[in-house]
Amino acid sequence: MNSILEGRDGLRTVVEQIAEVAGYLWQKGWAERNGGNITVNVTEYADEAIRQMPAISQPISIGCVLPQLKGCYFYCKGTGKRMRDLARRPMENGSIIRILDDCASYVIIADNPVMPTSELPSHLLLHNYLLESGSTYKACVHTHPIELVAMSHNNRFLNTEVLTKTLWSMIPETLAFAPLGMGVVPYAMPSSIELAEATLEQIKKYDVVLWEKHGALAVGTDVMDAFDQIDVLNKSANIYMCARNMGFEPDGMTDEAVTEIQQVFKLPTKRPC
Ligand code: 2HA
Ligand code: ZN
Repeated sequence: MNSILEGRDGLRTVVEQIAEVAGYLWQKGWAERNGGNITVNVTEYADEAIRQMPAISQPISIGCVLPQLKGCYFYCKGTGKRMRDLARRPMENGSIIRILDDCASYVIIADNPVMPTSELPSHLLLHNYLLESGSTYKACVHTHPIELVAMSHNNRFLNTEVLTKTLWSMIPETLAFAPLGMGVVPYAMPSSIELAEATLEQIKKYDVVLWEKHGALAVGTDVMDAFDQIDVLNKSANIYMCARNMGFEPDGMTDEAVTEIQQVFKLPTKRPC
């Protein structure tokens, strides 16, 4: 069977990067069974031939109207599919969808009729917001990073200021590479519209959010960027945990040291479009 990737180097590169990140998520132990999901806006690669491709599914309702997504195309991890399988065979464990003109439903166009991730409504809500706000961000990653999820089991860290300050102060790189900090979303049923809407509110301010007792979700320029941000924040959570395991509460960098880095590196406090 022909793949949509054939003869399309740009789209192939994006899908290969998704597969690479899926492999990292599995290797890190953040993607047990079918855990986590990835969506990437690939509309820029939708040439005329892609736009003419017939649907290979019935129209499927998104559950809400997302006006910015009219005629957009997304790569989506398949529901129930494993990251470790997606790492080797991305087009068998995910699919490309087209948002229909009603902005409320989609069809699958390639390569196989693999139903998208259960978190699709929350991902699409975020993509809709990113387009509306003029952002260049294309990717959305949800995963189950162990140390960050462990921290979310303590009420103290369900406060964005306390969580961000703790993580930033563990190692300068986290501050430099996750300069907007980390938002917090109180526990909500996985895949629920409640979780999607609470995530959207936090994503207006943060690139990465912690879902209480569940996982993390990040948006980024591409899938590697979204992954990197979760990775640096989880590195800090791991350092925090190691210090606690050694029997002490880590001191953390001083407020002055944090401010100095923010100033010297001119770190953004808001998302650049
Ligand atoms: O896709 O992680 O939150 C599996 C999940 C749902
Ligand atoms: Zn999850």
